[in-house]
Amino acid sequence: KLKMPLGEEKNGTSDRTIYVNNPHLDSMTDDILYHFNLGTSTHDLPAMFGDVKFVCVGGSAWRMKSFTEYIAKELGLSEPNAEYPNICAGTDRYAMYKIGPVLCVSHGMGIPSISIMLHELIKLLYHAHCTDVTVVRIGTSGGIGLNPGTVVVTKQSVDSLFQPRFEQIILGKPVVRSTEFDGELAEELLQCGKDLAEFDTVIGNTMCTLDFYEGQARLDGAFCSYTEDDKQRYLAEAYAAGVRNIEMESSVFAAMCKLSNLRAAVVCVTLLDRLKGDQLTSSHDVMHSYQQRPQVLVGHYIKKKLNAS
Ligand code: R2B
Ligand code: URA
Repeated sequence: KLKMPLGEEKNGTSDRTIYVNNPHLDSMTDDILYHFNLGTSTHDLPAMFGDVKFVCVGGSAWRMKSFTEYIAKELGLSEPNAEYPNICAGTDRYAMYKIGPVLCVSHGMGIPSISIMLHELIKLLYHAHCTDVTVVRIGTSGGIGLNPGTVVVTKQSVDSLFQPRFEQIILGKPVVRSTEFDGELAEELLQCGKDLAEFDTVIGNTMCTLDFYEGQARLDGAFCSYTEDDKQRYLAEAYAAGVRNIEMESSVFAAMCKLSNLRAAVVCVTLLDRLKGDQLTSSHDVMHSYQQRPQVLVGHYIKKKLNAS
């Protein structure tokens, strides 16, 4: 019953089914997606999600709701006074909204949080028999040498040694997975930024860290054992390795989407230039408008794709 991945994708574009790679799922009569408060015996997942073609994920539940409202308007699917119920209302771990073929899910902060969400999201899409799904993370980040408000489309997600890999400990042993993204999708998203011409959009590597403070060479955490010079040296090395922004989820997101044959991309706005500081000092309004940029870019992309199909 289950479709196993055959290593590399077959023939590029033709095979766009979603892979799970777990023989144990076969023998389960029911699958409970605990952190979504959904399950295969309590919910008709194919009826609820079978038409999903785009999944947008982002850290905050509030932002994903506002993205849903924005997409509804953009796609001409909004009705006066329409409310978009949180599909995961039975839990406060993650929030999920759906409008037409677009599913929006929050993932919290950091690799462990997004990884739990992705296990359940991938199974959800698999149980719902979805095909040809594109997943985009829209988020925030710290920029390196870019004007705040610049949108970065990720070319490669790299670790804190600037390597394109994600290491996970399984049964006490390190397992390394590739963090390669779909190059064509990244180029298309970059083009959307250029089409819009409302803000700067660049393509570059994204460094994914395990921490916001020491993990990102900040000088303003509760602890810091290095100097400003040390910080600048490290960020300069990152820049030389092609890193243009830093965030906390892209590596496991890339790895898990690749394993499940999902076309994936990361589009993050930079909230500050880390070469110039560590604290987020911009006003609420400025931050809010920056955070809408990835939404506008991805909204444009989805519209373009739906109009073309
Ligand atoms: C970007 O912003 C969050 C930290 O403020 C984190 O989730 C990330 O990747
Ligand atoms: N998110 C991060 O992970 N780092 C930043 O500097 C800003 C947002």
